[in-house]
Amino acid sequence: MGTIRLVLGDQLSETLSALDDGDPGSDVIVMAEVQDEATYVKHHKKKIAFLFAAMRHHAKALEETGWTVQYFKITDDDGPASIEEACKRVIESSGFDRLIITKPGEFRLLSQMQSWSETLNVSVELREDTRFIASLDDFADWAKGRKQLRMEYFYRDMRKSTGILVNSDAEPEGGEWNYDQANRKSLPKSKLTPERFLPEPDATTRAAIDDVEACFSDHFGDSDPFFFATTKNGAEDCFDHFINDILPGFGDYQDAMAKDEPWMWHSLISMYLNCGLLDPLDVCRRAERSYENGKAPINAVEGFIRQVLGWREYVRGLYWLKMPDYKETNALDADRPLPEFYWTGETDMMCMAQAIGQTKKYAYAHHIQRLMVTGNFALLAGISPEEINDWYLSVYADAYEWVELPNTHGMAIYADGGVMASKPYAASGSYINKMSDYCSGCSYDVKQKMGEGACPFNLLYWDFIARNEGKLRNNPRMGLIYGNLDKRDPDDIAQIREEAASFLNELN
Ligand code: FAD
Ligand code: DLZ
Ligand code: SF4
Repeated sequence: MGTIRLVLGDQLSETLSALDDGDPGSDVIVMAEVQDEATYVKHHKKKIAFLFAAMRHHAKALEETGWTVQYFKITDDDGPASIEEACKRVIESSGFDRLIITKPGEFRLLSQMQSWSETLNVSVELREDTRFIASLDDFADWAKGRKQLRMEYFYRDMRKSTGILVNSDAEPEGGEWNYDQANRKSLPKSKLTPERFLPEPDATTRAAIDDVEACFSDHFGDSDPFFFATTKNGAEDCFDHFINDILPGFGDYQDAMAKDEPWMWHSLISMYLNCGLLDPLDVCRRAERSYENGKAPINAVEGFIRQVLGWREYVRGLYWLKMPDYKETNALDADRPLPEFYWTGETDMMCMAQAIGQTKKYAYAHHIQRLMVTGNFALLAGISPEEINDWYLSVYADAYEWVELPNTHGMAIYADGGVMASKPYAASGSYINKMSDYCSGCSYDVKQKMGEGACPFNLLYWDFIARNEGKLRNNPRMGLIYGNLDKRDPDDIAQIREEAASFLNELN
């Protein structure tokens, strides 16, 4: 008797543990576009269209290699509402009694699947997802006995274990493990950003976009312009373009932001890596080759590899090590509802309008926009972790909880109380002014610390520091900041806090 093998929307890799040892002649693969996955948070329209198009292409590629794929489209009459229901239907139609699954990327779905052998009355085998560079056991071994789980030390171990950017004396290429200090230039006015190669949708992708417009018209975001590749070859072309034309400049301006410049020198590959169209070890090796061939400098190549080999693997390990309790933490007792402008982009704050406007149009914003603009605002304003986590999970084409949650809950809003970051990434308007040209076109004045027209980030920053004094003053990395607070005139701080309160009240 054959076996049923499930392939989820973010499991579109050429090799997947659920398909190992499969027999294309007798087994059936299930793939399903379903309401439950598209709406457990109301995902951006472009994200759903991207996944549905990539799933349709992948199903066709699997069929071309001889597999039988039972594919459910979102527009099918009486289609299944959930992945479980799709599996149930294939179990009933095939009569097979064995279901093999690669573990999903979200705790929510894994806990549902753990009861499927009972609810579906078949044998269910959940296999590890082997599409990462470190296994979850590797991460747990690394974390064991450590007081602090800092990414930098994990990353160095990953460099050593893979040999990436490590020379024959086991020393880091270029002499340093980390070139972060050389990744922080702001963009000079005279510097032009590179032209981007952005693919056009083919007929399959266009049909998926139309289906999503028809079924999820009330979801956030614009379907057009659609510029994601939806096949493995297409994603490879995009990555080739990055390696050849963009990577050499990646290092210098990694933390920079500029008006109407959504891409800068970023790679735009997270959506492909996270659904399986690109392989993380392969992209690191190809970046390393650019350094070896003298085509890209060390600060660019190390900076890129640190993101994929370091941060991406680290957040995944942390998520599975700490869930489910991780999500429930709220170290700073933040409880403010998410302001409406996160959905509309309509705000006088130029930096927020830019980051949210791009998110709405592209289902993409680069890291510093996510961390230091929308994330920083949420941290300073004390937005409820649940609401801001759900926002990040729904609005980006690359968002799955294993990667979104540690970045938002841990890195951006410090709700985990320091598991991930040694101190909150709180910043006033001067950081945004230093790293971008946003402030020059803003109705607020970034130089003004209080009073009419003062930049809200300036008000909220000191309000945040004063409000959380009981929780943060003893953090050794916050000593300088609390020293500065102590030097400020208490009347000024009281006025700033009053102005911050009235700004926040108006948001609601
Ligand atoms: P580049 O800047 O070119 O970086 C190269 C690659 O490195 C990325 O494609 C990505 O795979 C990896 N990477 C970089 N930074 C991180 C990081 N901090 N964590 C994990 N991987 C990283 N990334 C997601 O993939 N999905 C998310 O849902 C997500 N949510 C985020 C939420 C917040 C609040 C923050 C601060 C960051 C989030 N990130 C997320 C990380 C990062 O912002 C994106 O990976 C990056 O912006 C994707 O764009 P890019 O491919 O152009 O990346
Ligand atoms: C994100 C997503 C969406 C929008 N739709 C589907 C879908 O219809 N079918 C599917 O198999 N997967 C989808 N996904 C991806 C899943 O939500 C993802 O596999 C889990 O969240 C685990 O990472
Ligand atoms: Fe943002 Fe303040 Fe600058 Fe305006 S002045 S863009 S609100 S940092």
